[in-house]
Amino acid sequence: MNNDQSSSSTYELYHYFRSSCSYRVRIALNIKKIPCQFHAVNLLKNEQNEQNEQKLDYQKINPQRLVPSLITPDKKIITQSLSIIEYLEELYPEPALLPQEPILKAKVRAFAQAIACEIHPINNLRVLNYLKQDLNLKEEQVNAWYQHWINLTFLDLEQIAKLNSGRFCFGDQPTLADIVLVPQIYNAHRYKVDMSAYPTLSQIDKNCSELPAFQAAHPDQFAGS
Ligand SMILES: N[C@@H](CCC(=O)N[C@@H](CS)C(=O)NCC(=O)O)C(=O)O
Repeated sequence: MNNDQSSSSTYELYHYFRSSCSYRVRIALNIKKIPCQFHAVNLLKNEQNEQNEQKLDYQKINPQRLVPSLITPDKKIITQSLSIIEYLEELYPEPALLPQEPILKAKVRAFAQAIACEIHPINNLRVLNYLKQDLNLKEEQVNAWYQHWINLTFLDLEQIAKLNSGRFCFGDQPTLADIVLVPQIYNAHRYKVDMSAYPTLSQIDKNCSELPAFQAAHPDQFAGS
């Protein structure tokens, strides 16, 4: 675990550069211009499961052994990317990541949860490791699994986005929906999902990629850290 930055009175995020849940929180922090120190937990080196008294023991921060975890300036720990983002939204309401109107707010949350609850958990690293190591699936079978669950939900989200989008998923301001969509599309590209079936989602992704808050949160900005 890279814990090279001394702790201070700012926020601290335990994350991994390619983790889509971490990427969500980085985007939200940037949109709200909240300063944050970053600590890498290398998932490929299994540091999320490491119990090493010499180093910082990540399980003491997050007993679920998943990233991200946010440490607040008063040293409270918050886990789960969506609850971290909603916490930040309550403390720093502007710019808003959720619309004011309750029905729209519910729709934005539903869009985000379709990814966070239906796609992400079954494509998570530990699930893929189980498929490979315990069930002995071949790499192409694991890739097919990954693509299947993205396609199933992206087909529905494409239709929802077609009905509601402006420059972004819901109108012309980025919301929680875009914050969760963009990292999932990043994963889709990594696993070679054919995105041609999703022109609206792809256009939204492109529009987000033009915003500095999304650019500065991109995994490439944190590679090697
Ligand atoms: N629901 C959690 C999921 C967190 C999660 O699964 N993070 C992944 C990276 S995106 C992870 O730490 N995986 C480690 C593993 O599977 O061992 C959230 O939204 O924060």
